[in-house]
Amino acid sequence: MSAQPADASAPTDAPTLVLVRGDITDQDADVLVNAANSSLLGGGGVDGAIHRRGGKAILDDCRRLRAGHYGRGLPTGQAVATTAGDLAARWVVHTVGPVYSRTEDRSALLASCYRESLRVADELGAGSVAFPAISTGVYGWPMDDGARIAVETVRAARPASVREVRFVLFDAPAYAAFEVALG
Ligand code: AR6
Repeated sequence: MSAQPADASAPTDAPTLVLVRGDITDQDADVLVNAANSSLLGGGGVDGAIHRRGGKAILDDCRRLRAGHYGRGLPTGQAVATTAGDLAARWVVHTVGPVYSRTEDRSALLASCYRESLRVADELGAGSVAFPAISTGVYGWPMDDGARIAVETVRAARPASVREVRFVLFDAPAYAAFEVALG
């Protein structure tokens, strides 16, 4: 008789975390996560780069989402998948980070972006997911804190299919902040 796992329903390990310095649109992960805005219709930063390089098919899918379930836009902290168009990925998962506030603690919403993106990726059966540092650009989140929330949230997740999570950091300070957060 062949060996069986002691408990097939036991929770899996957290995915392996990897840091990469570079442009997320160069990644060949199954899922690239887009730091979008609630319109889903594009913008600057990661969003601009993903739409530019992924081509019109992504925007067409986003328009279909807006015409359907997301008529009012994608709420902050949620995530939704589209095609990856011409990118070397299978899907783009769009999520909307919170705008940083000095007076209000919005960190639960930022954690939700990572958790929900992983959930959607897992539902798709993705094995690898590449994240940018959500909210740390136009939305003003301090990089050290954004990195801490990203790492803590992904470490707490137990997706079934996602075995590798890459954080793709655009510059040296972002990479250094994630190194500190990884410990
Ligand atoms: N690859 C990896 N990281 C990048 C790239 C790239 N190609 N480009 C920028 N970054 P941001 P947000 C880094 O502004 O703060 C858009 O207009 C960047 O240095 O892309 O969530 C949307 O439409 C920063 O550390 O996203 C929204 O309106 C991080 O990615 C709004 O910006 C996130 O920066 C979302 O703002």
